[in-house]
Amino acid sequence: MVLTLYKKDTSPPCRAVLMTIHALNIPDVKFIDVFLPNGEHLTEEYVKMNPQHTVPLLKDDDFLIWDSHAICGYLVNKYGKDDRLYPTEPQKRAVIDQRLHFDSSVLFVALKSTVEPVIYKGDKTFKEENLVKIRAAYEFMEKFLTTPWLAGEEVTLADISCVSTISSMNEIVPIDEKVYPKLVAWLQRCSEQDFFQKGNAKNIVLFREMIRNKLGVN
Ligand SMILES: N[C@@H](CCC(=O)N[C@@H](CS)C(=O)NCC(=O)O)C(=O)O
Repeated sequence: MVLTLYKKDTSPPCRAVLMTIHALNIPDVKFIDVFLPNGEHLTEEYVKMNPQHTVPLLKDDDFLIWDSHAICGYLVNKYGKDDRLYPTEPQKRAVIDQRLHFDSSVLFVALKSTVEPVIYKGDKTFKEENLVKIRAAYEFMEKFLTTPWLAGEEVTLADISCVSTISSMNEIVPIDEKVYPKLVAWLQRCSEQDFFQKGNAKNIVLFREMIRNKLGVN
């Protein structure tokens, strides 16, 4: 098998895949950085592999798959020693899938609409109408967290996917422990995990620096 991940370290979906690779201890992955500001994701060669021209994109021999949630599920199904990160039991999996779709359709959408005008359009402040979406996302997360982990008693892909986005949001709207105590405790638990330290911690610093640089603050 030759596994290749096309990625950008500041990208939350890419960081979810990096964390999954570390959580599963998959060796010998080839990493290729895709520099979006230069349009490296819009070349004929890249669009042929991923017509949606997003990162992350995974290539496993000749098999191509994009979207971080689909990639993470594939990696557990194909390379996991067991199904712990993405259990096959129908109800456990349904809850995890709900959280993965929540990340796609609510968390990432809120983050993307907030940061894109700053990263790509030269805005020097975040728009309040977008910051409201981030706070609404925190509210939902606080309510979901009735167990130590986002989909129950064990850490799963739900935690990995959502923490990549939430830890990025935390750089924009710091999570207030008084308002969201369960969310802060969960973020802390996630950040103590080896996969977070290896796949997210240093890249969050890069994300922070990129945002500060674009905003023109130190
Ligand atoms: N739902 C997708 C989102 C991927 C995505 O939008 N990635 C951004 C970078 S964070 C991207 O590739 N943007 C370039 C584009 O959409 O052309 C996933 O989870 O992989």
